[in-house]
Amino acid sequence: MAIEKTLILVKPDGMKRKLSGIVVDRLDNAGFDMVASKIVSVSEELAREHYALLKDMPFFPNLIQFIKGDFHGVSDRRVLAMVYKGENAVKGIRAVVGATNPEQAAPGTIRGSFGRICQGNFENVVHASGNVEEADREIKIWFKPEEVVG
Ligand code: 3AN
Repeated sequence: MAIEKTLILVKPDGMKRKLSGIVVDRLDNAGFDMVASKIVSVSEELAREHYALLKDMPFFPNLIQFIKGDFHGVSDRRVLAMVYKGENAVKGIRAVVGATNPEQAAPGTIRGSFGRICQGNFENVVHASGNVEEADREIKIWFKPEEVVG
């Protein structure tokens, strides 16, 4: 079993709906360890870098606006960025988070419990890295090495 680190974001929809505590609770209860966290006001540059692999998708412009909090009001331009660590953390945390489309996410997953589709946007509360390579890339984008413990 590999010890992995993965990036979790509670996105502006999740912050506005006060779901950050529930997300942390679910991840902690699944047995993973939080090793970094901070509140970030996401810049255009950070948003584009984070979603670089999706730049050709038709929903890319909305995705950028969404993660910046453009749809959630001035006081909700917040993302809670975290790194979690544990055995097979990337896959394990994806299982806790649920499918990308909140209407297809299994009951009991974070997205299945709290996600919704609003005017074509997936309001799916959290982001979790899709694979180990992506996790490494994303953690470096969001955190300095000294901000991650262990
Ligand atoms: P995930 O977040 O599950 O890794 P990605 O990386 O394929 O999924 O997509 C990133 C984000 O893009 C999703 N979290 C979701 O908000 C949005 N997204 C993905 N597919 C669609 C779609 N078909 N329509 C609208 N938004 C989408």
